[in-house]
Amino acid sequence: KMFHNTIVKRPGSTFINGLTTSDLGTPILEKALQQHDAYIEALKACGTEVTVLPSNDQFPDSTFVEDTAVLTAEFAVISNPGAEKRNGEIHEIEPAVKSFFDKIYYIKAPGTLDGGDVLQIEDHFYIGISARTNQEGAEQLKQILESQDYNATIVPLQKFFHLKTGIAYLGNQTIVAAGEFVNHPDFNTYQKIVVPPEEEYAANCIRVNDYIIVPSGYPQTKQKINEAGFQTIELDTSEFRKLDGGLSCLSLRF
Ligand code: CIR
Repeated sequence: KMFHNTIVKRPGSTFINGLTTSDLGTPILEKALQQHDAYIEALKACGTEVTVLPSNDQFPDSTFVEDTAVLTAEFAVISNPGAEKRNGEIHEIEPAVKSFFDKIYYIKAPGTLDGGDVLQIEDHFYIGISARTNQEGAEQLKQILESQDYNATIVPLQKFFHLKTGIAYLGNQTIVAAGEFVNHPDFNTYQKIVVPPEEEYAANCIRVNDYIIVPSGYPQTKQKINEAGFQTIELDTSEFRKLDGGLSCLSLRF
């Protein structure tokens, strides 16, 4: 499956006040902007047309666009982000998504859903129940997907923040898995690249056409991905990591 388009949103001056559970310190805005520039360049190098939305200082976490929508080749779902401070982000993603899609669905309260909890593997979607995505939100998405001839499995998370914090799909039936997903029965049918505990953050990598974009600084995971036959691009995401963010969170790919 090819991605032709990607959507990103610039970090704003309030980015440094974003939500976090990490104790890695306050991000440095200038560095975050440089890392975001490099991210945009990488998405272009992978052959996608990048739509860059302007920053919005009202929403410090709004650069993590992945959480606001779920996009397939045929239709879009506007999410209902589970963090109250982030919920209003959908009002800016909606017009951007509408410029690409005619068919749009919505996750509605009391359902909540973050796009970071949604992983597509070919025609099958996995939907995590997390601190952000509730059962009702997951079930709404499952129904929407099934009405459009996709399959969906709901996966309650034990520890990970979002589903995609701990798992990625690389294509060729191959996943990258960390922590609770290494021996998870729902993912046993896939070829598995196991992320060692000390490199857990590297499980959040993204396939964009012919490349796997990986965070820099996780050599064992990168080597395993390369040995499985995939080409990699390494990007420094240190400032986004300080806000629990990674490579997948920073874009919508479709
Ligand atoms: C948040 O707490 O919502 C942001 N600081 C991080 C969001 C990361 N998004 C993702 O994993 N999809």
